[in-house]
Amino acid sequence: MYTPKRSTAHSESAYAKACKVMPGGVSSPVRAFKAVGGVPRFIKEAQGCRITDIDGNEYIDYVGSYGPLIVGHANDLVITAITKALGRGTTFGAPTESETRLAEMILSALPGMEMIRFVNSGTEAAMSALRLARAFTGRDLIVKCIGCYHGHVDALLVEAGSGALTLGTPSSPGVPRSITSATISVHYNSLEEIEAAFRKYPDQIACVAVEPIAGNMGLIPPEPGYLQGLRSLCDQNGALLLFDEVMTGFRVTWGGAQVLYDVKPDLTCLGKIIGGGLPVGAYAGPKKIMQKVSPSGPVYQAGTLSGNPLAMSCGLATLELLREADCYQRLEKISAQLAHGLANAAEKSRVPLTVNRVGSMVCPFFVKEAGKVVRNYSDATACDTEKFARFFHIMLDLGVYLPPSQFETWFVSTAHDEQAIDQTLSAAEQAFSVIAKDE
Ligand code: KE4
Repeated sequence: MYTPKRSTAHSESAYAKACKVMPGGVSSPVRAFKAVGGVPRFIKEAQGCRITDIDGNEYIDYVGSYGPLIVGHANDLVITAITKALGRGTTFGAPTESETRLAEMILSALPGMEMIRFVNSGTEAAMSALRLARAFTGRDLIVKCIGCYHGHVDALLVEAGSGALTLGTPSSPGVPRSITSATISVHYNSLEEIEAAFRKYPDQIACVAVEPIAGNMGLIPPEPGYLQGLRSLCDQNGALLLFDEVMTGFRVTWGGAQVLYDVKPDLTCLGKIIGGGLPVGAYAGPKKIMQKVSPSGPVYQAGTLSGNPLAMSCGLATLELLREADCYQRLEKISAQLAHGLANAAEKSRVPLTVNRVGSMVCPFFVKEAGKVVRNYSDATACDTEKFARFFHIMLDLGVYLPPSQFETWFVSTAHDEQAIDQTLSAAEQAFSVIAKDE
């Protein structure tokens, strides 16, 4: 057994207080540690790749706010940019040149995307893009992949139903079946199921929505040919291909997964990194589609704080830093070091572990048998989540802050240096050996 050494007294009392006034004491469910148990750490401050909780415990951070902080916490240039913008006011409810500058920068990185609309979250981006896809095609049905997450959009909060291809049943109370009955769920990495959906619902499918690299069931890369296959099936059937790049946009390379795999979607959702840590979402597409969006077209969508100057300045500063030479090569190198080190540490203690990685997105899966490939939702959900929880808490106590769920992706930033990786790997070695002894 492992005996925790760190005090969590302040977080415990803060959590008790928070639970009195906020559901689960949090502003977003995953933060409540429900998947791993224990008390969520209340964070006081952060710098670079390290965060400090209100008990004074410092951690190497692999959550990175679930993706936005690819250049680390409180990066000087980002803080300077926000501070400068702050001095000129927070929001005007009017167009600013910073929106145009960020729009131009993002579109220049995404061949095929000609126009963009800023919103305030990834959910809003997905919701708006779905509406646009239905309006543009005049069709109602949506196809999504089981295990892919696109924010808490009613139409996409869908169980797989009795099996893939059935029209969706709601995965949350409060979502009417009338909404989810227009959503078809298929398995990620299965072109056959998409083909069957188009056969079963000819000329009725408005779009296929997919995370080009699935990051919300843990990290599952697309199999060779999968994204290209989606592209041609959508072309053959007059449906739009929607890439939800809220997580992968500017994460896996400059631009995103569509650049990495050279597959052009019809619509792209973005978020996280393009706001650099302030609330930003966006959806982009070719002019012929985006011109349909109000006020240039009839598809209504609006937002009080959309494109606000603080978030624009934060996004611009973050993307500027990512444009620096060899930035992604450095991320690639340090992330590969982490991934290989985790696999070696697990092997040393004979703990079965499959480590998936794309760029600076890493995910160790606690598989039941060594060598098991994790390629879709059923593979991911067959993992030993209890063992993950034990690993999570030992790492936390040893000063490594991981996403509190087997089904989240770890994020490496440009602020993670050799020392941080070495510290992480020695903690992992210790954690795996404790787990192996507990067996
Ligand atoms: P937001 O509405 O949370 O900004 O974005 C929703 C969203 C859309 N699309 C993808 C691919 C996403 O990963 C997300 C949000 N990701 C989760 C992490 N798994 C955010 C963390 C949370 O929900 O607190």
